[in-house]
Amino acid sequence: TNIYNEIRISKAKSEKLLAILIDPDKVALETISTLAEKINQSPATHILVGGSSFEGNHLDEIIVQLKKNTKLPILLFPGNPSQISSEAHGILFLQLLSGRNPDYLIEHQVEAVPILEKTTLEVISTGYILIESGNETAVERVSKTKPLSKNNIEYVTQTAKAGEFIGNKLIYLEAGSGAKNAVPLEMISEVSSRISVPLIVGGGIRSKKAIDDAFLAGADMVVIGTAFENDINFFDNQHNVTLSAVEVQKK
Ligand code: 1GP
Repeated sequence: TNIYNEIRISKAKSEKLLAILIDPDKVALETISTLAEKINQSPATHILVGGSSFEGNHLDEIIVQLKKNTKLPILLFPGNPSQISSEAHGILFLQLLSGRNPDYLIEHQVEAVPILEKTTLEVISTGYILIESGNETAVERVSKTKPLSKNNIEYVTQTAKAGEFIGNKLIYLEAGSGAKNAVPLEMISEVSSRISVPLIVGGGIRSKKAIDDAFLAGADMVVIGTAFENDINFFDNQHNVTLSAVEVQKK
């Protein structure tokens, strides 16, 4: 399968994508089948697995269990090269474009190569842009970089566009997990209108309305982490809300 191609096709058809982020630090192996069942009942189209600080060694097992219980594509969302598992289907190969820490711009990517060469993971180049969110998030702390100002939409857009010119196949606007404020809608709208690659938006999105708003502003994929982590029933009664305003693709 070619996960990126499917994402592009969805974007071309304006079919919105929803990813559930699983932080390996926060899930117990025994709970995965229940979790997967909830994911299967939700409108999710993708699963992301990763976190800024995870260093544990049960990553493979988590993904194996997920694959046993759901058919959704599983993409790694790694905070560092130790978070690579050959069990996943693909990897968001992230470049932290908002920061000026060379480790997150190129060093970790170089270190990841010998690991990736032993896998068949689909590698998807992703420009990752951290936006100021009202609180210090783990990405900021771990990467030792500052987020871009939420008020400087032009600079954020230029950064996204530079990522596209460099060759990033996805752009990810990130407020950070547990962000107080999500990425501003006006920013989503400007960035999405100026780039041609698919746009992922995440961080601090914790209501169905906020998901819809991000889609309507121009996000092609929305990522939900904390909201689902805190409430496994988050997606229940989905029919009550306007995710239907945009077709949510179900694999
Ligand atoms: C974090 O964008 C994701 O990388 C999800 O954030 O946990 O706030 O949903 P939340």
